[in-house]
Order: sequence, then structure tokens, then C-alpha cells
Amino acid sequence: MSPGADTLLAGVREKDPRAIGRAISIVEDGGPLAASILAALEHPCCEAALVIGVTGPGGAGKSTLTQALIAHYRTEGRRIGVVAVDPSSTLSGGALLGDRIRMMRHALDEDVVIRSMATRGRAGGICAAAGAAVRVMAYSGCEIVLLETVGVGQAELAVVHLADLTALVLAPGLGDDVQAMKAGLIELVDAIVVNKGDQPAAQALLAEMQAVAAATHRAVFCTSASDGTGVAQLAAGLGELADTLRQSDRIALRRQAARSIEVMDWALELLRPELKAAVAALGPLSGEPQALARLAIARLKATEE
Ligand SMILES: Nc1nc2c(ncn2[C@@H]2O[C@H](COP(=O)(O)OP(=O)(O)O)[C@@H](O)[C@H]2O)c(=O)[nH]1
Ligand SMILES: [Mg+2]
Repeated sequence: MSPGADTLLAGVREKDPRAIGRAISIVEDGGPLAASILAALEHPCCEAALVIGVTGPGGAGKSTLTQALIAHYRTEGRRIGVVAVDPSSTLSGGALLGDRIRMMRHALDEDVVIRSMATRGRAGGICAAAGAAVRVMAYSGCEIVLLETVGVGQAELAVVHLADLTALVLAPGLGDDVQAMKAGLIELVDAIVVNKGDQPAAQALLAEMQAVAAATHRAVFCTSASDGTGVAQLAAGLGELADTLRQSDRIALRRQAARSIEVMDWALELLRPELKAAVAALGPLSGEPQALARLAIARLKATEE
């Protein structure tokens, strides 16, 4: 291993926030140092962390709930990681900034590691980057990593598959688009959280979700993330769910599936420069783009034989 990676990983192990931040940036960018860091992260301690997905439509209260869960886990003395994946904002602004400010409550707590990632405006695969960040956090001793994603686009839904178990956060009054995407989201998750339980309209949504849950074997929880009501019960319920999934080997199976998503992401990343060159080598491009893409791939394969 290169000496740079060695020193950095020692820093991560010692929970040095700057080393953790740097290690995540390096693995996100996927340069030469990334490979040696990623290799070192194939460590049993990285398997021990439980990765909990928190997904759902924008405005449901995912970030508020994530923060409430952090506060709860911290009272239990656990070290926590958070990877927040946001489709809408670039790295410098947008919704993430608001989340970051809210998370400031935990900013001085060195046992809370928070990382935001934008899906838009980035070159690399989001699953590869998020998976790597989760492992860096686990290596630094995080027992639980919360993976917050907005359940809308394909990339964000793919990230859900990196989690050991996932909770869907819903809230009353989010409108018709949410209504339409609910069914598809429920299929992907293990638990449904009806948040904003303090609002009267939450009762009808809760009743609806309890009926859905009875038919689909999902656990249902009701929280009011802004005042912490129901958060301890949710944390306990997710813990029990994780135990059940572990006992039936389903977490191991999910991790295998997650691995294949990450490998696919890296494969596409690693191929990108050669593909770019192959497309450039086609010369002036006229004609049907998919046919040209096939031609570029065929030429690339031919040069390898
Ligand atoms: N009344 C009420 N408002 C909440 C609750 N949880 C979150 N909110 C508010 O809902 C809005 C969206 O919350 P946020 O956590 O940013 O949602 P996200 O987009 O899913 O991450 C914010 O204004 C929160 O203060 C809750 O339990 N009750
Ligand atoms: Mg949010």
C-alpha cells in the first residue's frame, strides 16, 4: 500500500475527522490512491456496521428524522455515520446546505460523521461513491450508518439497495405525485414511517399505511421527528428488524446484491475514458447515436483482442 494511504487509514481508524473527510473524497474521486484505500476497507469491521436507508419524497421529514435518530443513538453512546444523497443540488448548494445547517447540532460531536453527496453534476457513479463512504465511516468505528436519499430518480432508488434495511418516510399533505409513487416505493422498503404525527391529517395516512402494511408485511411506525415523539420506538423497531433479517441471512444476500451494483458502477467508471476515446476516434458523428455507440464499443473490443 502506498504510504499516503497507510497514514490516512491510520487517521481514519483513530477517528480523526479530517482524515475521514479526506479518505471519503479520495475514494469518491476514484483516483489511484482510491484503489489502495478501498482494498484496505475490505476489513471485518466494515461488515459490522448496520446501514439503514432512510428514503421518501422531499419534505416528508427525512433530514429531521435522521437528526432525531442521531440524537437518539448518541444517548445510547453509539458512533453514527450519515451519508445524505441529494438528487437536486450540486455539491455547493441547494437543499443540502439547509440539511447541513440543521445537522450543525451534531457538528461538534466527533462521534457523528456526516457526508453529503449530490447525484447531479458529478462524474462518478453515486452507488460507488456512497458505498465507499459508508465503508470509510464503518472503518472509523461507526456502528450505524444512516443513508438518506430522496426516493425519486433511478440513481437514488439504486442507492437504496446499498442499505441493509430501509425505512420509507411519508407525511400527510405531500400531494398527488407522492400518492402515485408510494406503491413503487413501498415495494423497496422494510418499514414505513408516517412522520408529522403531530399533524391531525397524519392519522388518516397512518390508518392507510397500516392497512397496506398488513397486506405487504411491512412494519409501520408513527413519528413526530421535530419533537422526537416515536423516535425511540422507531430505533428499537429497526434494530429488531435488523436482527430478524440477519438471522434469515437476508442481510448477507442484500450485501451481495449491493456489491454487484457497486461493481457495476465502478466498471462503468473505469470504462469511461476508453469509451470516450473510442467515440472520439469515430470521427465526425452523423447518424443514429445508439448505432454509433455500438460501433464504438465494437471497435474498443476489437482493439483488446
Ligand atoms: N409538524 C412537523 N413538521 C415536521 C416534522 N418533521 C419535519 N418537519 C418539517 O417538515 C419540513 C421538511 O423536513 P425535512 O426534514 O427537510 O424533509 P426532507 O426533505 O424529507 O429531508 C421542515 O420544515 C421540517 O421542519 C414533524 O414531525 N412535524
Ligand atoms: Mg432532506
